[in-house]
Amino acid sequence: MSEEQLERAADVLARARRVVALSGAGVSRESGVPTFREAGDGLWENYPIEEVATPEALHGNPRRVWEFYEMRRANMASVEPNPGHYALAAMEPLYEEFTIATQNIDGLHQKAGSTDVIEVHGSLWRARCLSGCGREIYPFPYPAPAVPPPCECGGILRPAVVLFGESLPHEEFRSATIAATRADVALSLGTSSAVWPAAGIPLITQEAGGFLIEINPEPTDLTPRFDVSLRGPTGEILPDLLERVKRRRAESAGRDGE
Ligand code: BJW
Ligand code: ZN
Repeated sequence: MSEEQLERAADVLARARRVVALSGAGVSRESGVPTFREAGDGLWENYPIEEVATPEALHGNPRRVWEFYEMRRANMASVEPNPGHYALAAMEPLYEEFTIATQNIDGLHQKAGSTDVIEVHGSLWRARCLSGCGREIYPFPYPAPAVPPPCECGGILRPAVVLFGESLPHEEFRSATIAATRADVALSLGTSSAVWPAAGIPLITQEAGGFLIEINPEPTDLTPRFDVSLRGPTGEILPDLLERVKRRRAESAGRDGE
């Protein structure tokens, strides 16, 4: 990755007041959480989408869908945030607004200390009634009492995550859209930018005149749209960017004080 691109990103981030970050599975990769679409160990290679991640699967075979999410919840019990999550948490106080719209359902941004986190694809730690009584349980403890777990209304619970073909939670998507509209800079972090409408969140910032930075070891569907693309793992690049931004801020504070 070029030093010039890193410096350009650091310059823009040092001058920004409001930032929105869209995060994806790649951000948790260095914590040991598998991604969805990577060759070799991507989740969808071993768990076909139509069997575990659609409303049809949930209604047709809720046990199978729950087994998939219980497996993910079991893995998460031993997982910790990585330097990428911690760098994002450390960036938050440097800005007037620093909002993370995350597609991840693992809760690792919050665990690292970020406080302005919008979970646009739901959470592994939330369950809600599939039978429509409106009950929601948070935190939903691991392991589930049964698979599928019963709801008090006599129906069953479902994981509160967004499956293919389902709408994103209205309030969360609205908040993410507002944050993206207000941001001077959007960061797209560890996501293939293949799943919509979440992938479009940084583009909202661009349409409003903001600057787009992508961090990913690989090019993505939206790479041509970004102003700067930094090639590498978020666990290495985000801590480096944080240091560069802090140095610039300290230098300009020094100049202002002269
Ligand atoms: C690293 C790294 C390191 C590795 N550091 N990086 C417009 C166009 C086309 C289709 C659609 C459209 N609008 C809607 C659709 C349909 C559909 C969709 O997008 N389909 C596409 C796949 C074609 N979207 C939907 O169905 C959405 N709902 C919706 O639109 O409702 C309205 C509607 C209804 C009906 C019809 C039309 C509209 C809902 C999408 C829900 C997605 N749900 C999932 C699973 C639930 C949560 C869970 O189980 O975890 O969400 S799917 C899965 O993909 C998960 C993720 O959040 C999401 C995104 O994946 P992500 O995070 O990008 O992971 P990967 O694996 O794809 O990429 C990892 C990246 O990390 C890679 O790029 C690596 O290089 C990188 N990486 N190591 C940094 N160390
Ligand atoms: Zn119920």
